[in-house]
Amino acid sequence: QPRVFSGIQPSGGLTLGNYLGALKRFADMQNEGNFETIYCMVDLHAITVWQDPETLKRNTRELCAGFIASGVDPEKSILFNQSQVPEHAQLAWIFNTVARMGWLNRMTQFKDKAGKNRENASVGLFAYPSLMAADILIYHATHVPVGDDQKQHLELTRDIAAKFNHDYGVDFFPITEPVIEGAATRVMSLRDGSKKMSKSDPSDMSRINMTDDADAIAGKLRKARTDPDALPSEVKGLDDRPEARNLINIYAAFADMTPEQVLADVGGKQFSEFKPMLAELAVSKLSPISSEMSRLMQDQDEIDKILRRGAERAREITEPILAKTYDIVGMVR
Ligand code: AQP
Repeated sequence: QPRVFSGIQPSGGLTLGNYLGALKRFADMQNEGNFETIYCMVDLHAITVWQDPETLKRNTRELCAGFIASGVDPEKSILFNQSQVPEHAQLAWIFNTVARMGWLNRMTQFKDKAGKNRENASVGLFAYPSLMAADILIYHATHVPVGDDQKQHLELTRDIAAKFNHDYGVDFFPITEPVIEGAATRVMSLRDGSKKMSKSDPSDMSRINMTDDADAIAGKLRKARTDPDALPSEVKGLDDRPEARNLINIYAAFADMTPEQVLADVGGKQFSEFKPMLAELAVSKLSPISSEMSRLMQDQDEIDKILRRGAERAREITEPILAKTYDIVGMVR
């Protein structure tokens, strides 16, 4: 059966970008029933930039609650945090010897996150894509649903798998397919239509947090940057209107419609009329999730139990794949 793997960093609160670009699709793929689904809170990735230890624990548990509240069922999917499955880090070390410096040097996420002061970035931040490749390939995952921002890392995962197979003369790691589809593969900042919505943006007005209440959601959408024109009735009318496109895409993703279908309904309307419609839709979809998250967060022991159980199930897959990898590489056991 084809196998899906994907992960989210517990590096802060969840945003609408994480929900529409990742969590909602994770639940959809689980429910379609065509895949075995494995979802991970990638805490080892999170510490590639500084995380306060107590905050990291809290964020990991809150993220777990976010997965479940978004519809990921820990019985149907394997749900766990990365550090409880040591084979991720062990395979990442092997992949650090397969990946080339030049490949990693080209990764735009490293350039963005390291900023100007590259000398001061952690080695882990640079090697992030090797660990991501290990996350995926330690399950021989065939499909990875991610937002458009992760496309380059997925390509690197394919390159690592291909080079490993080639160097050792085996056909062991699959060449994974990215699954980047739907209207909201890149949710943009509400303040700047050219930047992705991000949990680390200094402006809270730029994003909708999964824990925002109805007033906050409506207020942020009302103040979202837009241009003065009415909405077009066709998608090509969104060219060069990134803010308008973003709001239409968000609406489409929530309503399970295409942007074409949305514009057929709302074309000709002013933003002053469209924004309250969007706010109402967003609140109706997000508020059940945020109240379920706070309910789940009240029982920390239960969350920890779910993560431990998920990790045990994950290791049933990862242990034999790591053992086989060590055999291929020539490690005496
Ligand atoms: N704006 C977005 N639109 C669509 N998808 C998004 N994802 C993140 N932002 C958007 C998807 O969410 C998943 C988890 O991402 P991550 O935890 O690795 O974090 P990130 O991509 O680094 O997200 P942030 O919010 O931008 O975090 P910071 O600010 O810490 O860098 C991925 O599938 C990603 O595609």
